[in-house]
Amino acid sequence: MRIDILTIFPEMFDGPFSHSIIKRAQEKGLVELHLHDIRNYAQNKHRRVDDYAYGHGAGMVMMIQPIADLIDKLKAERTYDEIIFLTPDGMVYDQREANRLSTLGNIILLCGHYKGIDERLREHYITREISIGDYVLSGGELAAAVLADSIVRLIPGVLGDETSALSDSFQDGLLSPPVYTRPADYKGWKVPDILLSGHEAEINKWLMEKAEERTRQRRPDLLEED
Ligand code: 6GU
Repeated sequence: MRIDILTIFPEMFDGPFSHSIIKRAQEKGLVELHLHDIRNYAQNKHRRVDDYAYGHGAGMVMMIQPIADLIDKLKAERTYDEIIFLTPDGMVYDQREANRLSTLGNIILLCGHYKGIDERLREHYITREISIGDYVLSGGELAAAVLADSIVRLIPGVLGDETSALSDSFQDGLLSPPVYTRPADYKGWKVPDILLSGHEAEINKWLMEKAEERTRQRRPDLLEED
């Protein structure tokens, strides 16, 4: 899989992409992450990528030309399955969408800033608009890093234990059950006996009950979904 990220702050991805799972996935050749500085495509003297909004004082808007030229260049090199704009007015991201995106070949993530991007970019280039939740970030970069992380860990071969992504919270529509490790007794706080019993079938039944109980208590909305 290949992910191209279009941003005015490529350095913001140095941290998230140079550690653990995403780093190893790149080293193993399972994913290619490419950062593109939108400013390098500005054709004006001062390398401006934003301008005043027409018609009202909404603040600055990211201009068409640099982003359009950059996307045109990438599209001439390969076909993209999705061109995603990260924006608080997009569809709210969830595990189902992460699963879907992880099956694609090439995607573009466009990070917005200021008051947004010229609407014509959304009409003519963007195939999907995604928000990571109902709060406002200063830009799409952190949201793009969230998407990249959640997608890359689902690519087969990225996680050491192939089953571990399958048992994530949300993957089966439930929150995960509680987990414990040694010691079995910490200052009188004991691990539930059932987990030490060795009865695999009963343990699995207990884990499922706990997952359902936790979901009912904390996220009943997840149980109502189809
Ligand atoms: Cl994708 N962008 C911004 N700027 N804020 C957000 C967001 C995205 N998702 C939630 N808040």
